[in-house]
Amino acid sequence: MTFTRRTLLGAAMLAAACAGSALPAFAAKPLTIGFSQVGAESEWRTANTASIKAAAKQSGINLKFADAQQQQQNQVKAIRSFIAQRVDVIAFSPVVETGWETVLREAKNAKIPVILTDRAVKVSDPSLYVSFIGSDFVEEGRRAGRWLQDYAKKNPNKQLNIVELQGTTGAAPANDRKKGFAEVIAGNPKMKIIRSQTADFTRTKGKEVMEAFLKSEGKNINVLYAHNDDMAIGAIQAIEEAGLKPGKDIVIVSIDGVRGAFEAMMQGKLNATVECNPLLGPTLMQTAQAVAAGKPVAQRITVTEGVFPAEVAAKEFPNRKY
Ligand code: GYE
Repeated sequence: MTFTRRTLLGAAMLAAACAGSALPAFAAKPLTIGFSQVGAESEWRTANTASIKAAAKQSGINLKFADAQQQQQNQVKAIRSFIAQRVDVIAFSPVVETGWETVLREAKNAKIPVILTDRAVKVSDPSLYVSFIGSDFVEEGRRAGRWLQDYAKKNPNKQLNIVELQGTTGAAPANDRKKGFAEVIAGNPKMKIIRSQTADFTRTKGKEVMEAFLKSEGKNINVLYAHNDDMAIGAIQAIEEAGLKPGKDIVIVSIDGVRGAFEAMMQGKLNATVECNPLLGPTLMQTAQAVAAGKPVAQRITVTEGVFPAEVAAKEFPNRKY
């Protein structure tokens, strides 16, 4: 697939300049990107949306933004509407991994390039999108697992009964974070996942599901692994309401590294967070501009991230950008 909009524009501008006339009016037409966002389910998502909107503004890109409220069918509708409007580039953060072949083929047939941000898709034909910009979620799950391995080494006599709050069912970060964590703790007889359930990446559900875990397992639980900080923060409330101490009676590790997690760590209620960077806006705009200009772009663009244990929370807090 080649995308020659800018090339064509360049030729037109050159022709106009050679003829000594003023630039044609359409030369100033900004690039239009249609972006379908997952929703507004977490602090991470809010920061991601803000980054995309700010970067579009800064790059003079016309952004058509649609919020899918965590529903794949809304994303499919939004993508179809972007195709009908003939935007220059379609970008989206797919709520789940599967079920995209048809709509992506429609975009390809319409010669509109698609960039994935944040979450990946599973498709049999990799030419259905030009690039995927986002984190390595399996590695994030492994990092959470490694943090727990270190904790286990410091507490060698403790049997660790883990409950897991999964992200949205079928979402790449839920599948991958589960996989990476399981891979690291496998074979350690001191670590066992006793309950695992989705809480849709939200605080409300994180609290609800943790309440149910506490009801059925009671004091048996001594570790919580949450696929994002928001679910951990919701669960912290449930743990406190059950008269237990989060961060002590139940050791907690989660993923994202949002400000709310740092605040919880500074209060001693969360033990560690694995960073996942939501500030993908500038890279998305650069990639979209390159694609529209017909330049080659990498099929996979990743992000560098760290791990923050509670011990460094107060020192790191002022540096956090989301
Ligand atoms: O971790 C979570 C959000 O896709 C990486 O989605 C993202 C995840 C993030 O709701 O907080």
